[in-house]
Amino acid sequence: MHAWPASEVPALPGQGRDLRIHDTATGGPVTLEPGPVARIYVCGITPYDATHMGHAATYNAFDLVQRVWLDTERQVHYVQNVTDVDDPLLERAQRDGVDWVGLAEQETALFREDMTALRMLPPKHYIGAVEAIPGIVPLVERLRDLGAAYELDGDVYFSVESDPHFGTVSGLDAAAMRLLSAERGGDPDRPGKKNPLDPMLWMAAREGEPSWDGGSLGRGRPGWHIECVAIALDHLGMGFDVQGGGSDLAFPHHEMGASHAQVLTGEFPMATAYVHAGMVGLDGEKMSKSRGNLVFVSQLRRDGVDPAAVRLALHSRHYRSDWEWTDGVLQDAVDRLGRWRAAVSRPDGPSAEALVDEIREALADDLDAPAALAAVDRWAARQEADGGTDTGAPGLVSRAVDALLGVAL
Ligand code: 5CA
Ligand code: ZN
Repeated sequence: MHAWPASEVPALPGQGRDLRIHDTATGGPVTLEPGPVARIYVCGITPYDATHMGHAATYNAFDLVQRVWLDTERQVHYVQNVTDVDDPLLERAQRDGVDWVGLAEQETALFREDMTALRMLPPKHYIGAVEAIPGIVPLVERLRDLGAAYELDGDVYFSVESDPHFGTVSGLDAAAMRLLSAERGGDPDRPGKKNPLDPMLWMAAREGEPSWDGGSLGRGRPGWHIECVAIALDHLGMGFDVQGGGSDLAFPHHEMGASHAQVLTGEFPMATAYVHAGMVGLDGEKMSKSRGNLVFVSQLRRDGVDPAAVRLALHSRHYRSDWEWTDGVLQDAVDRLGRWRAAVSRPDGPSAEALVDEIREALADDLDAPAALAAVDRWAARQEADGGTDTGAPGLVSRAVDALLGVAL
């Protein structure tokens, strides 16, 4: 499917920095040194409701990854999926009495608009689960031929024990895995499974649900983890730089996906870094479509909030922390945007080369956007207090904030 339009990324003088980022698998920082083309896969939405601030915060983190890489003159090969067939989507369509295909199209279209408004750089390949099915079927067949998958009443399961590296993404023990598996789409209590954690690769057609030709697997639809693996392997290959998503995807989604890929290819690891954004909450609970405690990007846009202010609000919290969306977070961002716009609208100001360096350094250090904002705040405060004589400075600040933070001043 098509993605959304890219906003221009201005080139900056001086030298960009390599990204050091926290890797869930090792529990520490890794310095990424991709070749001329950096490769990143970020899990996309399940399109049954509008983009909320939690989604936006997660995509914001991975937009920053791209911007740091682009600043080092690398190309970025960015792939994202859309889970356009899965239980939550079918359940919502059923609940609301609407066609699931139409619901997915409508919410995906809204997501594109939200991402465009927020100036998130688009993926090069934006792939739906449904369009990936022809590539998924042979992978499931191969896993079965390798003895890593088995059948249970027509459904096909992946055997987690077939991957010697299973468990190395999340580092969780079996009890914690079992709890999370039950919460996040798994079926650990289904009788007949070899291991309760084994995830489904292919679900045999169910009465009243959509299904596709699965060759030797029979009619059905794909499991969730194999969807992302098929898309990632097809468009990025093994050993890509970053697998990204929110922290709720570390287990089971990214753990299972890595195992699928590792067994399929015999290579390890699937990705150099597994990067996870913290959860955004509202009123003390994780913001989630199923809980319904949501603030939508599209609603803020309708209310006339400047998307640049929304973007600054997202930057104001470190991507790895769990945080609460409040009116105060947004108001602070609106005020900051006003101060920055006033500061760059003057014909001259304090010189800004050092500021560009500070923003680069902050972002290269595990995407420390709050530190980058503080650096710009200091420049804007000096501009307001004393001004300066550098006629290139306001333009340079505005280009740097655009290129590195995705905010148009
Ligand atoms: N389609 C799958 C991934 S393949 C999925 O998880 N879709 S989603 O719509 O539920 O979430 C999309 C992205 O937003 C995921 O990376 C998820 O981890 C992230 N996300 C969901 N809720 C929050 C939240 N409250 N805070 C931060 N990120 C969130
Ligand atoms: Zn995914």
